[in-house]
Amino acid sequence: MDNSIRVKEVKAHVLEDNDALAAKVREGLNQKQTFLVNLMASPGAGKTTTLVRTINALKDKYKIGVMEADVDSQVDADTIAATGARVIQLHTGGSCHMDAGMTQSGLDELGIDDLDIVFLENIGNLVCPAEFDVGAAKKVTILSVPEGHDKPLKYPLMFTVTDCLLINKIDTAPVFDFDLDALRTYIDRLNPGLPILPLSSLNGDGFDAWISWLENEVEAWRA
Ligand SMILES: Nc1nc2c(ncn2[C@@H]2O[C@H](COP(=O)(O)OP(=O)(O)O)[C@@H](O)[C@H]2O)c(=O)[nH]1
Ligand SMILES: [Mg+2]
Repeated sequence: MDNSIRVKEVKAHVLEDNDALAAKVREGLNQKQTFLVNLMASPGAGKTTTLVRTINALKDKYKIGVMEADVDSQVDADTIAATGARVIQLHTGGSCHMDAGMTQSGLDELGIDDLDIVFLENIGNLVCPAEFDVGAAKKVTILSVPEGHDKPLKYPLMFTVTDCLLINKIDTAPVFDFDLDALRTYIDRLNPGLPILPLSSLNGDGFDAWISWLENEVEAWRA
C-alpha cells in the first residue's frame, strides 16, 4: 500500500441540487481547461485496467490525474499510482455513486490547475452512476464480454446517457456467447450513433481506436 495517496471522505448531496452543481463543476473545469471523463461500469468490467493502459498511452502528451471512487479501500489508487499519474482515493461511505458535489470535493483535493485530463473511476454499478451528472466533459461506459450483450436491455439509462461504449475483454470472446451485432441493435434503439469500441485492456487489441477517440474529443473540446 502506498501511504502517500490521499484519501478523502465524500458525502452525497440532495438529488435536486445535483444538476445545478454539475453545471458549476463543468464551468470550473472549462476555466482550468481540464477535461473530466466520468468512467462507469460494473465491478470487475476492467475500469482500472483500462485506465492504466490509457494513462500509459497518453502520459507523454497530457498531464493526467485520477480520482478513484470506492465505498472503501485504496487498492485501485495504488494501482494507478504506479503509472506516475496523480491520484486520490475518494470514499463514499455507503453511497453507490458519485454526485457533482462529491466530484467537486475530489477535484479540490486533487488540484487540477496543471492537469489536462482527469478520469473519475466511478463506483462499480450500471444503475446509480447513470443518474448523476458529475460535470464531466464526456461519459464513458465499459461493458465487458463476460457480462453479456443483453445489459443495455436491463440497464437502459446507462447506455442512453453515455458518450462512448467500450466493449472490454474482447480477448475472452471465444469462450463466451457475446453477440456484438445484437448489442449494436439494442444500442441503435437507445442511443443511435454511440461509438462502440471493442478492445482488450489486457493485451491492447483495439486500444488505438479508443485512444484516438479520446484524443479527438479532448482536442475538439479545447478548440
Ligand atoms: N481477459 C481480460 N481480463 C481483463 C481485461 N481487462 C481487465 N481484466 C481483468 O478483470 C479483472 C477486473 O479488472 P479491474 O480493472 O480491476 O476492473 P474494475 O473493477 O472495473 O476496475 C482483473 O482481474 C483484470 O486483470 C481484459 O481486457 N481481458
Ligand atoms: Mg477498479
